[in-house]
Amino acid sequence: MSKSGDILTIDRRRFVQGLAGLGASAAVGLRSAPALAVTGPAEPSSLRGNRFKLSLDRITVNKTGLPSWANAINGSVPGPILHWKEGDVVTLDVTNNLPVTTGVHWHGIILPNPMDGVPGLEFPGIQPGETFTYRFPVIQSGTYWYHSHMGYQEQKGAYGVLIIEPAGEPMIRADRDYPIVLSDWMDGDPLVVANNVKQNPDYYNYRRRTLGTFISDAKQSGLSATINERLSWGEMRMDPSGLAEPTGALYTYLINGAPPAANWTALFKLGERVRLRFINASAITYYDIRIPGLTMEVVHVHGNDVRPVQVDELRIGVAETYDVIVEPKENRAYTIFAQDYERSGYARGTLAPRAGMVAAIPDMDPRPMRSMADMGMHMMPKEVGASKPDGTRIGGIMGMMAKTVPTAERVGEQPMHPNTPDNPAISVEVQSNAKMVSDRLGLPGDGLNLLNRRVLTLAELRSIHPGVDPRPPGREILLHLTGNMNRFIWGFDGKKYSEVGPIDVKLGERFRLRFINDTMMSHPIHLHGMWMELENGGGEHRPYLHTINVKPAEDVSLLVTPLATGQWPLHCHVLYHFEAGMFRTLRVLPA
Ligand SMILES: [Cu+2]
Repeated sequence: MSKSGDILTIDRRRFVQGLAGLGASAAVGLRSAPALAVTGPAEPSSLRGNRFKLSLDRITVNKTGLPSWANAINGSVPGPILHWKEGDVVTLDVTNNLPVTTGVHWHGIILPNPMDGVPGLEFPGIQPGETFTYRFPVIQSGTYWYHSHMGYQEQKGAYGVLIIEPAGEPMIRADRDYPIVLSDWMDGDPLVVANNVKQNPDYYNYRRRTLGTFISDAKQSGLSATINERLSWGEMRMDPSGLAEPTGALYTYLINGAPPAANWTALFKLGERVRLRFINASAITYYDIRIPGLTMEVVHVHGNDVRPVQVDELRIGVAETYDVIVEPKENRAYTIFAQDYERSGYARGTLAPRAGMVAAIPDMDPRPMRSMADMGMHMMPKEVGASKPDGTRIGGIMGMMAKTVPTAERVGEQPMHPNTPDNPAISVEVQSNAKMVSDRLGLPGDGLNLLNRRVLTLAELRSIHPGVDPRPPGREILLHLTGNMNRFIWGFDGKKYSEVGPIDVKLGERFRLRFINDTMMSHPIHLHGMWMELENGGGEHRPYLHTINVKPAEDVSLLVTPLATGQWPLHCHVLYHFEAGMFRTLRVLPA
């Protein structure tokens, strides 16, 4: 934290740790609760069966040491943990006691379009005082989540965990099973935040590079290199430290609704296999998760079983889920540490044989900076020290060429990315075109490249079962992810949602979705109502995803078969990007 001393005030401490202002007695009180997993007050309940009653209410919560309003589901933030069973027909009566329209979306669930919960498409939304009944068959199993799909309601607490038991024998065996939902809580009003970043995208970027960092960079890289580098950023009118908008300066990062000071704890007995279901329910925050002293075995991604991959760390994008198995070998506490992408704060919990135990909290890693390579400006990606599937590393010295994994089954792939007609030209809404895009699936991502840890990459994921649709794609739908950081405009192909109609596809059609990220930020692109199969070199064992994290200057492709008719959202799951226009619909027409 020493690097961010400028914002390390008492207030800042309160926000980062949460509840710290309440003093030690409150923390002790929290730990002495008799539950297995100890959390703060209003712990989410666990609901089972096939008929559920949910209500959204405006309540007061205390996540930071100060009271604030929240959109709770059944009285808690997060809402209740819903347990469904594959093969059941579920009925959910959702009552809206908020003063505004709402719609609850079942993230990653395959269902009929009117049940998808996005107001304004084939669902009218739930008006204040109304109850809407969702009813649909459950045809999948695994780890999912649900959230409001209206305005900024999710940012203020309207989300919860969804776990679906498989109809047959579960593939994954574990003695303990804990959902771990990560979120970014703010006491304030997200609408104000949205306005602030619209007026000034650097509003929350308190750690812009200063004269001091210029001098230290010049010492390291030489004066002319530093000046040149600054000039090119100046030309692009961007700040390489502006990775995201609001950060830990504004947010308190929660694990299962509990701030770091509350120390949410999961219990284990020595020798047990513990399944941790990580769910990123944040509005904008990516986390790098690790449990110092433990290897995590990734076994289940986005609701689907994958061939186990052993890692020390994994990055979880907004809206993603990753299940891992850990087997503690010592009778001691372990810290579950999830630092944000920007290294501005962390969520923290504990895995321990008894409640009340704590382990050391690691220092945060150095803050990643975007390089010109992230903007597709260099012939070589800056990533070095990337993990290879066999656990060895690629290079490790800045400036060494990193290998990219061979591109998958893509036909006619062009590694060079000239300014073709389908590449939106620079305009008010398009700030840059990545000149050189590449397959970056084998790279762990900014800030994780130079660390001596085994980090999961998307290139390593293999679905347990071969894909259900063996047909090759009949066509490719290419979308550029575009934006203008200075004006806070985000979209696809330089167009906001309001400026363009749906993309038409047919029921049962097999097509390829290809994304080229022309922006300097990662975007977690989520498609509703159908799976995206990532072309990552795994042949027919492509992982099935509901959200794809597209890194800067990345060219990524996925295969899709629409499963139901209707207008299905395709959008960036960073709430502030989605609301600013990074949203399209795929209109699935009858075959
Ligand atoms: Cu985005």
